[in-house]
Order: sequence, then structure tokens, then C-alpha cells
Amino acid sequence: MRNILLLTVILVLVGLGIFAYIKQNLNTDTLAQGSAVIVLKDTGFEPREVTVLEGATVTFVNQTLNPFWPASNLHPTHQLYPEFDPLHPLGPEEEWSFTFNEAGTYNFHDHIRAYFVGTIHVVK
Ligand SMILES: [Cu+2]
Repeated sequence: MRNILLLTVILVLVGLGIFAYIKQNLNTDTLAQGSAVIVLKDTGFEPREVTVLEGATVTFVNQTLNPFWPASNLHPTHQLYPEFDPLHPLGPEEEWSFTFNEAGTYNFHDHIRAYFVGTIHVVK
């Protein structure tokens, strides 16, 4: 009886692990795109992770009521990719686009609410 209970617990945990793994991978766009749009919502950037081709333009759209300021890590200096920085806040209805001409993985954040984060993979 105790073994059945233990087995049930293990099966539930394995099932939850598989579900979490699939869900995470569905949210990650692994196909390289020629351009991408990343939207800042009240819950954070969507999608949080994109893969684009070298030379692709990524447009950041603000769907919150607050200003935002997408920029490369590290906060607050943005030296990971200094050009990936509009250098000023963008209003709630503003957009900002940046063309990624160098392959690499660039973590970014909202400079105003730095807990909103994301990752852009630029591939050749
Ligand atoms: Cu910052």
C-alpha cells in the first residue's frame, strides 16, 4: 500500500516535470525569424525569448500604461550590447526597433522595471 502511494507520488511529479518542460518549450520560439515583435505587457515581455537571423530587426512594442526602455544587459550600464539601447524612455504608445547585425545571445530588460527580462538569440 505504501509502495503504491510512493509510486503515485513519483508518477505525478514526473508528469508535472514533463508538462513544465513542454510548456517552457512552447513559449520559446526556436525558429530563427527575419524579424520579430516583442510586446511589453503588464506581465512582462512576450515572447520572452526569440531567435532571429543576423540582420533582423526586432521591434519593441509597449502595451502597458507606463513608459518603458528596452535595453541590453547588464542593468544599469547596458554594456553587453551598448547600441541596443534607445537611451531614453519610450511612452506607452511608442515603439522602438533595433537591427541586430552581430550574432550572439543578448539578454535584455526594461530599464525602468528591470525585473522584466528577455533574451534575443541572433544566429547566422
Ligand atoms: Cu537598465
